[in-house]
Amino acid sequence: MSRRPALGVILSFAFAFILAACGKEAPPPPAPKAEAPKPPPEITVKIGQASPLTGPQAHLGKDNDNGARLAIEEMNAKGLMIAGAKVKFELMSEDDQADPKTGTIVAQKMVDAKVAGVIGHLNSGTTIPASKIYNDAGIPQVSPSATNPKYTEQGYKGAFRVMANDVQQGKVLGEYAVKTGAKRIAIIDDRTAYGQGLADEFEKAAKAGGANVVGREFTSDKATDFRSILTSVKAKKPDLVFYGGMDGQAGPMAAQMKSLGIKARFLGGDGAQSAEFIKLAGPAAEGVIASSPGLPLDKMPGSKGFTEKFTSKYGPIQIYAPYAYDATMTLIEAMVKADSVVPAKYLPVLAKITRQGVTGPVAFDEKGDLRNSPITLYVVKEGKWDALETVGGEAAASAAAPAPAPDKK
Ligand code: ABU
Repeated sequence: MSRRPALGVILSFAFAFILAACGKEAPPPPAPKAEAPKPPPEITVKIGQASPLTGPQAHLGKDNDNGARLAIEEMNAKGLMIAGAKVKFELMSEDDQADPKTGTIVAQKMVDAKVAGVIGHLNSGTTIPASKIYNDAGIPQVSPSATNPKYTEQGYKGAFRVMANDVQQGKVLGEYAVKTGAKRIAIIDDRTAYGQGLADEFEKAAKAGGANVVGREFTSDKATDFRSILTSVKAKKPDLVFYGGMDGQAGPMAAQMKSLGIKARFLGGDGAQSAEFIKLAGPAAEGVIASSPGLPLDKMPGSKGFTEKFTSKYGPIQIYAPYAYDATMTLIEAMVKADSVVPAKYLPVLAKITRQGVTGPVAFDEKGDLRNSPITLYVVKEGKWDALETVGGEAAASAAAPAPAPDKK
């Protein structure tokens, strides 16, 4: 190794000597660089969504899926921080085929994937058996569309819905039938938790109002040919036929009633109140009446913004997309307010939440049912659903917030 000083060292000494000679001091050595602040940690939070994405209800299942997806996209764009971490929500969407058994398989899959909460299921027949699995795992579940009352009557702390139930809906429909002159009523249902449950509630209310139920028939949620049961219904000479079930059956049923010369009015619930029903029923859709929980789309407080955003991305709204959006937003808002994505920590906040959704105020009662839950009746007029009247609920646009819910039992 050379023992000669390096050229750089010689030059430094020379430079310091010149400065000293000029009466100046050498500049201090550069300060050590301050460490750049660390970016916050990022976490991915899975939110489950379950609905029929194939089969005769796929159009409704996709509507729910897209409603939840839109909410998640909007929340991700905000770059939310929860418990000091930047949160990215991820939708885990599963096809339950509107089948109770598949619903439980899908529920277990979502529990195993450690979803923080679930939006769904769409159908009461899948929501009720799946709710036991979520409850056992302590995972909150908000259904945007399951209306059978049993779902929230099981005493599960984490079971919520964002629309009226079928005790309320059946009563409104039964009272409407009687008030508009129905005296001889035939009832058909699809034997699902929703269809049969709604038909039972309708029957109670219609009988209480003084109408005669002249026939009760049933079919399935897969059938498309109803001529045999309609022939038997025709023989009973009803002035109104009520159907408890979904649009995939209600549409062809209305068309077949017309082709069989049945003059009775046709009445259904929310499962029939879709654009798809009008398409399937064809000219027989005119004059058909159906109810749906909630306000008419154009009267919802968040209607304009939601409809524009949703339809530009996904096309026309079927029925439940605004409710799936509100269910997802409500779940996420509870996590933000609780500053936790841990189900046990944000669930108590969710149970007591009060927020203004697209569909109206969202707050739950002690069972997990929506507090403010209007129901609207519609008639098909010139190929479109036209709102007739809204029953129950407070004015959705009202600034008055609903009272917070007491603890769930
Ligand atoms: N609310 C009608 C469709 C969903 C259900 O089965 O409850």
